Amino acid sequence: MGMRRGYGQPFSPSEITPEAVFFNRRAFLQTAGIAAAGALLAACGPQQAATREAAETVTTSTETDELGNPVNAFDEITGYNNYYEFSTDKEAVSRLARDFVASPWEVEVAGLVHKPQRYAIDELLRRFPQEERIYRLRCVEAWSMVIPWQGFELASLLKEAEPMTSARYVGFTTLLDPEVMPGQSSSFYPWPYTEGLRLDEAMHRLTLLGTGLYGKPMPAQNGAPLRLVVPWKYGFKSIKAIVRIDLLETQPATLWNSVASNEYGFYANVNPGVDHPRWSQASERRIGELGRRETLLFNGYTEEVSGLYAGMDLRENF
Ligand SMILES: Nc1nc2c(c(=O)[nH]1)N[C@H]1C(S)=C(S)[C@@H](COP(=O)(O)O)O[C@H]1N2
Ligand SMILES: [Mo]
Repeated sequence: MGMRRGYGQPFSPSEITPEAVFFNRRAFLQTAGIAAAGALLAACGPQQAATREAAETVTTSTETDELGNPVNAFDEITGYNNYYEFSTDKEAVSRLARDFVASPWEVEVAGLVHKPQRYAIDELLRRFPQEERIYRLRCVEAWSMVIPWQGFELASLLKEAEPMTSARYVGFTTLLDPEVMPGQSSSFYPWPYTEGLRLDEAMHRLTLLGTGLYGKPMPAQNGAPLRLVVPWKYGFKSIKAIVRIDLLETQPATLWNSVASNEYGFYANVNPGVDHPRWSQASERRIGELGRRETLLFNGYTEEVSGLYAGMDLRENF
């Protein structure tokens, strides 16, 4: 499968007991107050645990998200990628990223914080307990997948750095290394890739720093060793291969917004009612399915996140 290992994951998938996965998810559902938990909990019972182990080898899973959508196959998630540092051809990314080495790796947390931090990736993985989160990913190009991530809440990392009261935004930066990321030789894009969130969005319990998927260390093409996962926003917000996280007073420049601010807003919340200037966002193509699905407001996470945007005009702040 071209899985790459050896960047210091503190556990191998076989060391995560199914029980641990089950209890983590149950705890998450309780705090998040997600409905339809009964169906999901049933899907996580002992029998499911066995299926899950099997999934490690057959690379599919019968797990679902909280809405009952099946997770995408491992090969779909790792074979169809947007990662312009490697290629604009989604099906070529996995091959071109095969030799990408995500170890050693350091992540800096800096800017408006009382305690700036520098973490080696192994240290990050040790310090913050990893849990599984099954999230929908909706690309601004109107395709989508359901992905079983591992990771930890960005909030726990930010809290450790103690943001100053003046901090209102968080900026993220991808590795800059044109020698290993051939796409960065193209001067069309303002490398390195950057993204940003409002601080309250960054602190939201759904906002994850992803460290793996399908019970395995993060594949290179999905953003090893550390990438953002913000499930209610278009996929381009979920920046890969993060080396810097900065707490900021003002809204940071972000790559896609700099390239075409009329097409890619800073907020980029999934919204079927606000079309991209060149295509409709009302529906989407779920990878692996025939036909189209209706796109859900905030990608189906309205109950959890709509409070972040109370009183805001979502058309103006697209
Ligand atoms: N550094 C970086 N991060 C990135 C991108 C990119 O080109 N470079 N593409 C984004 C887009 S458009 C999407 S849809 C998701 C795709 O994530 P996936 O390949 O893991 O599904 O990654 C996002 N993060
Ligand atoms: Mo995307």
